[in-house]
Amino acid sequence: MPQTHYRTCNLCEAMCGLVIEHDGKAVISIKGDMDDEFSQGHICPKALALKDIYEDPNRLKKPVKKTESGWMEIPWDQAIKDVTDALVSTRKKYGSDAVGVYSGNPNVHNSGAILSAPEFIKELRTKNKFSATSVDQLPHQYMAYLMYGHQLQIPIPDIDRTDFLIILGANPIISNGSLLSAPNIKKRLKNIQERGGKIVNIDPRYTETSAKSDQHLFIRPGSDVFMLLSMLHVLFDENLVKLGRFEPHQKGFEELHQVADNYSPDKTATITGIEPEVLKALTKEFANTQKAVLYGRMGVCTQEFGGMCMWLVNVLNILTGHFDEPGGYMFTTPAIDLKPQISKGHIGKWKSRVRGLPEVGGELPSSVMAEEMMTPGEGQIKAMVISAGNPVLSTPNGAQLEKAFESLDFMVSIDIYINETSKLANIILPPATGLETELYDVIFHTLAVRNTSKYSTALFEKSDGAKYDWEVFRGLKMAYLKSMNKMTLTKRLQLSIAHLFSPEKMLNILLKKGPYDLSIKKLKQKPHGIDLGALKSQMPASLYSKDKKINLFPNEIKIDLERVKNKFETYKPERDFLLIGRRQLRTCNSWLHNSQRLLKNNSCHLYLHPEDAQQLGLSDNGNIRVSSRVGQIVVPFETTEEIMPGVVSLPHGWGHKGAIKLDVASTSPGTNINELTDDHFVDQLTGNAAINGVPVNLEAC
Ligand SMILES: Nc1nc2c(c(=O)[nH]1)N[C@H]1C(S)=C(S)[C@@H](COP(=O)(O)OP(=O)(O)OC[C@H]3O[C@@H](n4cnc5c(=O)[nH]c(N)nc54)[C@H](O)[C@@H]3O)O[C@H]1N2
Ligand SMILES: Nc1nc2c(c(=O)[nH]1)N[C@H]1C(S)=C(S)[C@@H](COP(=O)(O)OP(=O)(O)OC[C@H]3O[C@@H](n4cnc5c(=O)[nH]c(N)nc54)[C@H](O)[C@@H]3O)O[C@H]1N2
Ligand code: SF4
Ligand SMILES: [Mo]
Repeated sequence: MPQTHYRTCNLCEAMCGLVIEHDGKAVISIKGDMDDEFSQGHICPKALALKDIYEDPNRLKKPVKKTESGWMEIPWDQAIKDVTDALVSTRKKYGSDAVGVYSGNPNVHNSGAILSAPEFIKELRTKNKFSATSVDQLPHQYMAYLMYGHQLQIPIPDIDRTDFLIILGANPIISNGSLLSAPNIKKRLKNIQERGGKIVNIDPRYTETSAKSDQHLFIRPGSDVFMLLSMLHVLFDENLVKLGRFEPHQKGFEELHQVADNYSPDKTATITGIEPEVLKALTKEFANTQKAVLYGRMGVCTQEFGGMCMWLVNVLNILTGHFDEPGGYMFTTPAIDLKPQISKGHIGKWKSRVRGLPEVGGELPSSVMAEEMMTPGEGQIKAMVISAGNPVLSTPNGAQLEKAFESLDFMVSIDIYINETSKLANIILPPATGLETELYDVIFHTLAVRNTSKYSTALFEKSDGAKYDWEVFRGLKMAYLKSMNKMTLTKRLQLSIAHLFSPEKMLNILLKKGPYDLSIKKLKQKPHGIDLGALKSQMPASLYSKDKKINLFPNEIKIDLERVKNKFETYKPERDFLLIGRRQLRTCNSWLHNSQRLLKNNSCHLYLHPEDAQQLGLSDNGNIRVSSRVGQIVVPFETTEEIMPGVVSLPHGWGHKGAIKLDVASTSPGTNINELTDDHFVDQLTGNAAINGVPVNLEAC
C-alpha cells in the first residue's frame, strides 16, 4: 500500500518541500509538495537523487578499515575505539594541534551533525580546524562580525519585495540561491519583472541568470572591488548618500567620504571592463529606486578581494537606504536562532603555524591545510578527522593536498562514500543519511527570504546497527574522553545528562526559546511547514556589537585598502587567462556523481571564447592543456560567446580519479579544477581561497 511522506530536501539551500510516495521500504516517487508553505511545489532534478543515494549499493553502511588486502568491514565499537586510540596517541605524542579537522558542506544540511559535531571537535583542543567555509562564504561571516557584531548576523536580499536587484557573482537560476534560501527562485525573479522591477546581473560569463535578467554586464574576474568602489564614488559625487535613520546607529561614516576619491568609473573602466556611463547610470538607478538591493555571492567572495567586496556590498546597501528596509538588505527573524548559543566570532586569536594567516571564528583557512601537514616542526598536523567533506576535490591545490593526506600517521573520514578524500583514510565511519534522518534546517531558515519553520521526520529506519552522524560524534567524544582519562565524575554526569538530549529534544528547546512559541510537537502537526511572514525591519535591536552601532569602516578594511590601492596602481592587462568556476544544474559539489540520472547532460568542459580559441589555433572543440602555478590538466573545451574573452570557466567537483565505489562517476570522471587553483592565491584579508580569477596558461594539445 503506497504511503505518503512529507519532508524538506537537504541537498541545497532552497529547502524545497517534497512529497514522497513509498511502500515502507522503497521510494516509489518524489515530487514537489504543492502544499509546502515555502516552496509551493517547486523541485529541481536533484531531489530525485535522494532515492538514488538511499538505494545506492555503493553507499557505505558499515565502518571500513584499510588493510593490506583492501577495505575490511569492522564493527562500530571497534571502529570508534581504533579512531580514538589513534587520535589520543597522536595528541599524547605530538600535542593537541597535531590533530586537524576539516568539516564539509553537508554538515550544514544535517541538523544532527551541526548540533553535535562541535561538541566532539571542542574536545580535541586543536587550533588546526578547517572547513568548507574558507572556500565559500567566509567574507560574509567576516563582515557580519566586524560590522554587526556577530559572524552569523548576515543580511540577505529581500527579493520577494524588491524592485531592483543587482546580482553580482551568483548564478541562482542554477545554484537555487545561496545565503538566500528562496525555493523556485526563477519564479521569484520573474515576479520582480512582472511587478515592473528590474534585474541586473554582473558576471564574467553570460549565465543562465544573465539570460533571465534585464541587463547583463561583463566584468573582468577579480576586479569587482574597483567597480564597487566606483559605485561608492558616484554615490558621494552625486549626493546620493542617504544614511537616514542609521545616523545614530553607526560609526565610521565621516571617514568614508574620501575612500573612493581615486576610483571614479572613468578610472576603473580599464580594469573592470565596465563602461563608465553604464556604471554611473546603474548606481543612480540603484540609489534612486526605493526598494533596491545589491546581492553578492560566490563569485565575489571567493576571489582576491573577497572581504573588501563583501564590505562594499554591505556599505552600498546601507548608504543608499536599502538596509533593514523591505525590498532591501535585511536580517531574518528565525524560529531557531543559533546566534545567542554560539560565539559572536573573533579574528586573529591565533595564526597558522607556517604562513601566519589569522584564524577567523576559530578556523584557519583551508588553503593552509596541506602545508600544516607537510612542514615538519612543533604543531605539525599528523592526523586528520574529515567530516562530510571532500577537500581533495573542493579546496585549492588538490593534488598537493592528496600527497599531504598520504603523509599522515592517521586519518578518519566520516562519510557515506569512498571518495577522493576518504579513500586516503585509515578508517571510514559511514552515518545514516538523507531519507533515513530527521531534518530541521537550523542554518538555512535563518537565511530565508521568508521567516519559515519546518521539521521533517525520518522516512525510513536506518539500517541495522547503523548510526546517525550525531551518534557517531557522541560516540567519538565519549570514547575520546575515556581514552584521554578525562572522564571525571562531573564530566560523566554532564555527559549522561547531555545524552538524554537527542537532536529532536535539542531542537525542541531551541524552538521554545524562539519568538514564535513553537515546538517539535506543533511542527509535527504541520508537515508542510509554517510560514511566519515576511522579513521585518529590526534595527538597531539586531546589532550584536557592544556599542550597538554598525561599524561602517572597520580597521581591518582601512589596512586592506592599501592592498587594493597597490593592485590598482600597478595593474597591467593580464597576459594570462583568468579561470573561474561554474555550477551545473545536476551537480551538488563533488558528491552526487553516482546518480546516473544526474550524470545525464552533465560534463566537465572548459568554456573558452571563440576569438581566444582562434588565436590559440584551436577549432571549436577538442582537448586543451591548462596550467597554473601549481598544476596542469588536460580537459575537453567548448567555444562559446557566453564567456568574456580572456576568461575560461570550468565546473568544480569533478576529477573522480581512482575513487573506489563511485561506479558511475568513474566512467565519467571529469577533471579536478582544484588541481589548478592555487593554495597561495587567497584573499589576504580573510584568508578565503581565491578560486575565481586564477591566472592560467592555455596550450593546444
Ligand atoms: N574551484 C572551486 N572549488 C570549490 C567551489 C567552487 O565554486 N569552485 N565551491 C566551494 C563550495 S561553495 C563548497 S560548499 C565546497 C564543498 O566542499 P566539501 O564540503 O569539501 O565537499 P562536498 O563535495 O560537498 O563533499 C561532501 C562529502 O560529504 C559526504 N556526505 C553527504 N551527505 C553526508 C551525510 O549526511 N553525512 C556525512 N558524514 N557525509 C555526507 C559526501 O559523500 C561527500 O563526500 O566546495 C568548494 N570548492
Ligand atoms: N546545482 C548546484 N547548485 C548548488 C551547488 C552545486 O554544486 N550545484 N552548490 C551549492 C553551494 S555549496 C553553494 S555555496 C551555492 C553557490 O551559489 P552561487 O553563489 O550562485 O554560486 P555559483 O553558481 O558558483 O555562481 C558564481 C558566479 O560568479 C561568477 N564569477 C566568477 N568569478 C567572478 C568574479 O570575479 N566576479 C563576478 N562578479 N562574478 C564572478 C561565475 O561566473 C558564476 O556565475 O550553490 C549551491 N547550489
Ligand atoms: S532546488 Fe535544492 S532543495 Fe530544491 S529540490 Fe533542488 S536540490 Fe532540493
Ligand atoms: Mo558552498
